[in-house]
Amino acid sequence: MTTDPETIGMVAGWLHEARSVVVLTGAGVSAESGLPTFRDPEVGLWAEYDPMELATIGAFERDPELVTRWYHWRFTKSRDVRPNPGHDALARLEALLNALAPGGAPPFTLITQNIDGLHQRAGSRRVVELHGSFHRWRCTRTGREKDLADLSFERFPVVSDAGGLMRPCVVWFGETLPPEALEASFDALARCDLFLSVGTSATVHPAAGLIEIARAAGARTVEINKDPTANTDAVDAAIGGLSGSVLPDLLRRMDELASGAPARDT
Ligand code: BV8
Repeated sequence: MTTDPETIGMVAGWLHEARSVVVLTGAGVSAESGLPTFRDPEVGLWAEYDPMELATIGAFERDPELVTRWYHWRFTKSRDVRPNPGHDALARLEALLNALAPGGAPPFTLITQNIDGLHQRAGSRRVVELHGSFHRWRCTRTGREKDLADLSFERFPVVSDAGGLMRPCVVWFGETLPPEALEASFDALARCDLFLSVGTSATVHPAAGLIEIARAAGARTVEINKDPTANTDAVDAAIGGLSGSVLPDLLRRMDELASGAPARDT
């Protein structure tokens, strides 16, 4: 892993030349906004719980109040924080690539494992929420969905109009991913020439396997992560650092290339 300017410059050049970029993000991208990742030790009330245990249908069935409180706590934390420069850089990258390649298949797809909605708040448009979102909840009895904003959390768990319970529209361990999210991901990966994995430990499947699909499609692969992962030795460029600093750096280098380099043929 490195943060040497040469590697940053090389990756910025790959971004500048890329025709179709896919970025996969994980909890690390939201960490600098103040949201805990899955594997950072929790503080306070949630320190005694393992997120991997709580993010399961079994935990919800055993203790719906506890799991509902956990998601409501995570939502209130996300509501009280702001997207960080890493989120902003990804939104700007999308706008830049769209401007360079108007029309045709979208040149940028952001696949996120995060359920906090911070990418959308930063202005990202083409966001595939692989693991759903806690901004949408559904009735366990009817499946009818509601925006979190339309729910009352005066009592936990939240009883639905049909007398069932409301659960977040997120993918719990042991549950299958939304088919439309998988399809959008596979479609983007099949035609991408550059894949960036940012702020993820690459431990949760099938998200962790998406890099293989990109590689099989002939894409160059890049990892931007605070710590090494199982992918670090296999990617074409591994940048060890904080996404809130590295991503803006890459955009600055792209701007230099764009101002100095001849216009790209679209
Ligand atoms: C499924 C939503 C069919 C809820 C989540 C194949 C092999 C092994 C296991 C499996 C497999 N296929 C399926 C499984 C089982 C399981 C799985 O993957 N288990 C693993 C953990 C052993 N997968 C599933 O169950 C999936 N369903 O496949 O259905 C099936 C079912 C059963 C059996 C077979 C097939 C569903 C998985 C989705 C679970 N839901 N989230 C919620 O959020 O509450 S996963 C959840 O954990 C997150 O969404 C995220 O995906 C994951 C945590 O990963 P990260 O985002 O990477 O976060 P983490 O904390 O781990 O890492 C953060 C990284 O950031 C660190 O590396 C750190 O260094 C870095 N970092 C920190 N700060 C910064 C930074 N980097 C840069 N800058 C910074 N500032």
